[in-house]
Amino acid sequence: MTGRAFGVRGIVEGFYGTPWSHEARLEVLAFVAARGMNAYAYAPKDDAKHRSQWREPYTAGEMARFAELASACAQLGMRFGFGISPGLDITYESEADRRTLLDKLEPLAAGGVTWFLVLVDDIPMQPDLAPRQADLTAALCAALPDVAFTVCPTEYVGTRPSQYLADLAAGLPPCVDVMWTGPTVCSPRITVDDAKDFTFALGGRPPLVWDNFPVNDAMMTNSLHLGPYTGRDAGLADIVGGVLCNPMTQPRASKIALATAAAFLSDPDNYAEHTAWETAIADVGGSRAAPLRSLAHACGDSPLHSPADLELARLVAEAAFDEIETVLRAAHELPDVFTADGDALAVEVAPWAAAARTEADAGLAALRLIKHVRTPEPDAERALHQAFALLYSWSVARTNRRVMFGPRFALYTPVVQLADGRPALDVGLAVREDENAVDALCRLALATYQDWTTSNA
Ligand code: LTM
Repeated sequence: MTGRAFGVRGIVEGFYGTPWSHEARLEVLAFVAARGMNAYAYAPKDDAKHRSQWREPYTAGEMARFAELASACAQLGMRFGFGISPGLDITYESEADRRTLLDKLEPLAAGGVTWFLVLVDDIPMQPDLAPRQADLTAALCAALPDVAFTVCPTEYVGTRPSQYLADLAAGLPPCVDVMWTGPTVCSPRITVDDAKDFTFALGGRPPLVWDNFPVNDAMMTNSLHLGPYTGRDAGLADIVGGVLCNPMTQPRASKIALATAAAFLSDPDNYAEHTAWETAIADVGGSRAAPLRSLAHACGDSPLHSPADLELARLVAEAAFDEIETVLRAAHELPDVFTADGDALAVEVAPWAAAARTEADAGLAALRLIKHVRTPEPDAERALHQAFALLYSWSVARTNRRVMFGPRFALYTPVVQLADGRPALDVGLAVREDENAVDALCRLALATYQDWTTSNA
């Protein structure tokens, strides 16, 4: 670390879907701590005792695992935060509910947890919600004075002031951090001006960024987000309290993006995205770095990355047929390396590796047709067979549910703010259609064939 760095640099395990296993958590934490991250917050939406059944106490075994996690974080030089999401059904003023909440938090504090996160995201908005949430948090701070508190508000996207944010900021003790996901939920860009605007909306309180990358939950489960951390101004280090990245449901595959985020957050002024990405792939892949690189480059699109920037998409746009063939031949081998009965990383990515082969089959069929039709004297019957083979393999590839080489149809949840602070959906960011590079190659092959048949008709 040379110049400035973000104060808090870490992970919020805050996705929908199966929470990471205890072992996976410990493995990922050791990996990111070695690369400069210093914070981990436990907040998996589908741990029922974290959210939908927050009143249920953890068992002795579960408490022992939290203690182990807290102690592992301490040894790694990381803050450990425990998140709780009572907002679906809590009565904020109820003494009974407040007592139940403290019954949940006090044993953790006694066991050494020094950071709690009160997460009231993704609940219905109600009138006067902010003062009630602020009052509850203030009561928790008073009851647990040695513990730090962070709140994820119900309005956590956007850059404009609102009554909700003003009320929340006015009611929360100054020491409580407030989370923010940027201009939208999975923000393609977060600038210094965005952060200044949100800080202003919070009455001058610097936000803690809940960065929804590389998360792939909810409508994004067909995608792996294996691209590098991108689109955040280095100057945010001076404005925000820090950044917590929300990872994918696949812990080992998340390491690629998390390693690049760690590199940025530790030294944003010298972050070289591409180099950090290649280093991360080499570190995570080890002896399988080359195939992991193929996979990562095929799964490098995300809400932060345009599919048009994928390696194969660029090569197809340039009609660089030899390079395309190299990429597709490597993709074809992926299911032999990342098998469903392999190690933890292989199991996580096996469905995408399997999809890579059918995509590669279609792409290679397209290449064969293009190359043959471009020979000085193409054989009509051979070209016809190749065109049929292409149609068949393309139809198989198009049944892939997993996104490889760019989406055919992908949905995101880009909630934004209207001018008056109310929420709305940015339809332009919500849908990505027809951005698959293999489709583009197949269309190019069929068009090339058709041109040739027309000129010979
Ligand atoms: O981002 C926040 C604060 N809440 C949820 C996350 O739990 C979820 O993982 C992401 C991505 O789907 N979106 C959210 O709104």
